Amino acid sequence: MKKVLGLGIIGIVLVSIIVMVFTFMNSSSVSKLSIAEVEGQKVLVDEKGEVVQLRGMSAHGLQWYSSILNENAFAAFKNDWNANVVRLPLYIGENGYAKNPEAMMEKMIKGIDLAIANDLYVIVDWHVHYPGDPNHEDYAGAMDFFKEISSLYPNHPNIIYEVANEPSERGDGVTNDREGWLKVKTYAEPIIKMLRDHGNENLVLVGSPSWSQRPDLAADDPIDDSNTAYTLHFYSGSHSDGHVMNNAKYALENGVAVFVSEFGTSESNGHNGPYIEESDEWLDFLDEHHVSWVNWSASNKYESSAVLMPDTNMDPGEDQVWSDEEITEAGHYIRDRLLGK
Ligand code: IDC
Repeated sequence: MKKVLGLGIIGIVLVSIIVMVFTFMNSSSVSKLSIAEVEGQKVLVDEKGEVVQLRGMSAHGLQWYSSILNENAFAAFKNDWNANVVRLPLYIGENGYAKNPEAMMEKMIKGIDLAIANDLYVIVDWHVHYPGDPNHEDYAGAMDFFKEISSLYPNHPNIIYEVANEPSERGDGVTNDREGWLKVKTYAEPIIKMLRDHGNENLVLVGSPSWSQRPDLAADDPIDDSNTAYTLHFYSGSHSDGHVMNNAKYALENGVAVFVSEFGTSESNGHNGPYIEESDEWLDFLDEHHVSWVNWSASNKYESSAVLMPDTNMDPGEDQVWSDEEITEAGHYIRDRLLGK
């Protein structure tokens, strides 16, 4: 009798351990994100209130480089590169969404589903690029686009909405001053209101004048929404003289959350470098301030900002690992930073 009882207890203990291990293995690392003040600075926190820093890769324009949208690539970024976020740039111009809305929407949905399946946060990026005013008629589809995605994925914790990649002066765009910011703000507010009115509490990212280098302007006149952060974009070979970082510091010191949804280790044209020392300086600063960062780009384009060598298969195969030879200098650098090396 005693023996039977003993075995029974061992059995229960074993089953409990198996259940615990199983639960742990299946526990999602994605949690609803919000913005909170920690030690005098606005940061991202998870449902438990713990500080979260997202770090990962941005795809290149989905109209050109959508072959990155495959299971093995997303698993590689998640497991072999230690990323927790991916970004999906939906160019509107340059043969993007405005020209092929249905095909581009399909790619976006495919990317979102892959990110969710791989337990990655996913940034849905309305890639305002040329012209630089998000209010320009070319971008008239923004409201409907965000309505559609948010009704397909209502209040989904993995999704982050980036409503305007890079406002700029290009093509009769927005000026690099308060007035320019006001135009961006006026564009973003109704989209954010629509999302909130439909119960979507997702983190929203808003760009700023001068290619999203002016979160300081946003900090002086922020949008009235508690889960909106302002993007900061930089390219290490072009923006390392201190002035862009000072704009980030100003924003952080003046009560808004900053999110680096795009940066390159190259110059701002995507070429030359990688500028490793300058990138280290930037990433050390961002890590220290718990600012999330996303690298441009997860592609095999012949440009030094890309993390894969030209012509490398964007599907790494069933081992879900790109070999050392398939990864560029920029790619090795980013992967090492993601792995904390
Ligand atoms: C660049 C790509 C390049 C492509 C070009 C198209 O790297 O291959 O031909 O766009 O216009 C940004 C933009 C991003 C740019 C990137 C590098 O958000 O779209 O990609 N960059 O120039 N802002 C600053 C730099």
